[in-house]
Amino acid sequence: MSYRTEEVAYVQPAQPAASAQAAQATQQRSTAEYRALDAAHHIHPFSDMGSLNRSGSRVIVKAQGVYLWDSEGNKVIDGMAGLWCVNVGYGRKELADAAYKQMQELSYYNTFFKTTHPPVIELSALLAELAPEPFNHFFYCNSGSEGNDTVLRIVHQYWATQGKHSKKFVISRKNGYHGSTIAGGTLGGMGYMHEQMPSKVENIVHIDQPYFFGEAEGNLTPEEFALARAQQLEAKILEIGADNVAAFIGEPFQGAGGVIFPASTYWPEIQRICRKYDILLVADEVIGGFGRTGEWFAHQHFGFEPDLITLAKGLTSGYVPMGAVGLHDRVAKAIIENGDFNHGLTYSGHPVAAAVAVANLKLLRDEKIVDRVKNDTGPYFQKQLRETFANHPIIGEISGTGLVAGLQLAQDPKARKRFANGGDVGTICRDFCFNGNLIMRATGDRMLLSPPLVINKLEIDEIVSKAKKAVDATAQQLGIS
Ligand code: PXG
Repeated sequence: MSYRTEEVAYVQPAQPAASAQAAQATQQRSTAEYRALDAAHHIHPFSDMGSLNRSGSRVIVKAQGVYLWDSEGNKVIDGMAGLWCVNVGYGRKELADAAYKQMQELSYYNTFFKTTHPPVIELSALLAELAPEPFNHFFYCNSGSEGNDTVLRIVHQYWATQGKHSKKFVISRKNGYHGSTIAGGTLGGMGYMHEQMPSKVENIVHIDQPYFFGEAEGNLTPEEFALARAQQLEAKILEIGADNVAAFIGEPFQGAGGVIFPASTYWPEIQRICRKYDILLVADEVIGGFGRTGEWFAHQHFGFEPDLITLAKGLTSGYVPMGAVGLHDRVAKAIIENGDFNHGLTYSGHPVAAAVAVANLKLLRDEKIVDRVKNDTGPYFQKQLRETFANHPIIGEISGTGLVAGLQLAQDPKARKRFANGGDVGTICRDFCFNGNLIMRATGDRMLLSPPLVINKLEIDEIVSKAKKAVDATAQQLGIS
């Protein structure tokens, strides 16, 4: 995917004076000064810095609810909740208060040497309440990537405690995303990342993804295709030998890979295979967790029971960094009853992050935000998207549920024919969104939406109509109507 490095032609639409004032209230420097300093001193993640410095970054100075303001006063609707994380929306005072209070009370203490503290205790108890029944234990870190590093450590320790030392291989999927540490990057199946990683983690192998629109051949139904892709796991296990396989990891739906939603046959088959060969099943819930699908966790939407879950993003709604791993009772028991587990981070269970996470999870629960995604805003969002783009000349499929969606750009939607230069088409569409003041992500030729979970119907209408304008403009630029 080249979406991360492209230059964005930055066109400024006219904006009302009120929003310009809102942005400028917090601003110390002019846009030009910010851009010059940013170019001089800041290396951005996943970016071609030469090209970015020449075009200049958009400087975001303020946010409230589902809206962002840039340094020019433009008001932008955030269809991506930051990077899939701002579940309760921007500017919630409850979270700021929780951080402020905790910083004054106990700004930091570690959880290494027989110590603990109230915020991490409260958070663990609350997570055990919110997560499905067998998840009662949680290990903390600072990000999704560290969460997946932790998953590897737990998986290996688990099998060591079972005396099955040969179980070392972990199977994941091409076009999966599991983070950008060495372990996260190796677990992920992004070729463009692997190319820049001569050092990878050993014993990690990949099978194909369940991407029906792009990869199904012949007359397979989505259900048949998903089953066949799940059965690649069995073939891979037999190839490596079940005695050598420790775990399978996957995102319940692939997020960064394009909001790829497998058909309903996929996860039950994956679970059957994992159980049959005694292999741990890991759900990476970094994007799917905390309400995105209308369930608290995405594996509940797909109806399977993982042994480990990776958490981050929506855990704190991105207000402060925090990740975690949830352990199924059977895994937790083995880790708890078998001596030292030699893994931890200075900020494992950081009190400020934990206090913010508690405040965030209480908002999601007590304001019935997750319930609303399931019963109200989620179904509305999906219906509006599907109606608006039905029979659109360049939309091949709409994937998703709740408040996450992927729009497949296609040259011939009915024949499932993709554009030869799909990534370029995605970039064109993404730029039209950007210039229309809608943040929408392009992954190759798929346009992604994952707005804050507090979005209301009027705001959903705004996103859908802006997305429609951008897709129409893309079709027009390509000469397709
Ligand atoms: N697992 C999944 C499923 C993710 O989506 C991570 C792990 C890693 O989390 P951290 O907190 O280490 O970044 C992620 C992160 C994008 C994009 O462009 C997606 C992510 C991160 C950055 C950009 O879609 N997902």
